[in-house]
Amino acid sequence: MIIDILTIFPDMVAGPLRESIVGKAIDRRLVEVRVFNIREFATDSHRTTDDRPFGGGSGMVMKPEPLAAAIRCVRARTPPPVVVLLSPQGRVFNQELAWELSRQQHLCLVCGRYEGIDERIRHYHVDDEISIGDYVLTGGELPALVVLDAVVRLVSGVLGSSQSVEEDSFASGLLEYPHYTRPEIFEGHRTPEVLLSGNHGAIRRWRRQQSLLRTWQRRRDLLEQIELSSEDRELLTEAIQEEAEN
Ligand code: 9D3
Repeated sequence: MIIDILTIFPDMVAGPLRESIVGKAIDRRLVEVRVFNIREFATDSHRTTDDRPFGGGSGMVMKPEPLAAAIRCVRARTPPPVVVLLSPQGRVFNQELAWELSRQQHLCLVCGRYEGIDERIRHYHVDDEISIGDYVLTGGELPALVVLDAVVRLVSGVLGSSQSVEEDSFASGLLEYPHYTRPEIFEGHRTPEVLLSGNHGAIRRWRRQQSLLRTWQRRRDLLEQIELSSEDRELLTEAIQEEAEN
């Protein structure tokens, strides 16, 4: 998979790409990430990337010419990319959208800055528009990294056999159960006895129950979106009862 990032702040995205799972996926050639500085596609002597809005008002707008030139440049590569603009007006990113993007062979993530980009770029050069949620950031660079991170880990071969996308909490539609590791007693607090029991059936049951309880406590909206088996419903009822007793 190829992922191109178009930005006026290439240093803002370069660092995180070298680290951890994404960095390793790049080293292993499972994904190729290219970062382009939009400013280098500006042709005037000052390499201008913004201009004042027609009609007046505060703030600046990203000029169309450098953006169009940068997008044309990456569109020339085969296979041609799906061009995605990161913008507060896009469809809200989620795991389903991450899966959808992970099936593409070539993505181009365009990071907006200033008040926004010239509407003709959105209209004639962009295929899709994505937001990462309802809060105000200063530009599309961090959202591009968020999207890239979520997509890359879904690319075949990126996760080791000890990690798996099937176990993702959002895959089951539930939140994760609590995790414990050594020491058995930390600051006087014991690890739940069942996890030390070696009874794998009991452990699986406890974890499922904890996932159900947590989702019920913290994200009832997620619980309403899935169909629970009768065993799940019994586990949850029991957990809620025990919770009420304590
Ligand atoms: C203060 C300016 N806002 C007017 C109400 C509009 C605005 C323009 C540009 C708000 C934010 C931005 C910069 N943000 C992004 O480019 C962005 C973003 C975000 O802010 N939140 C969530 N997802 C995204 S994706 C791109």
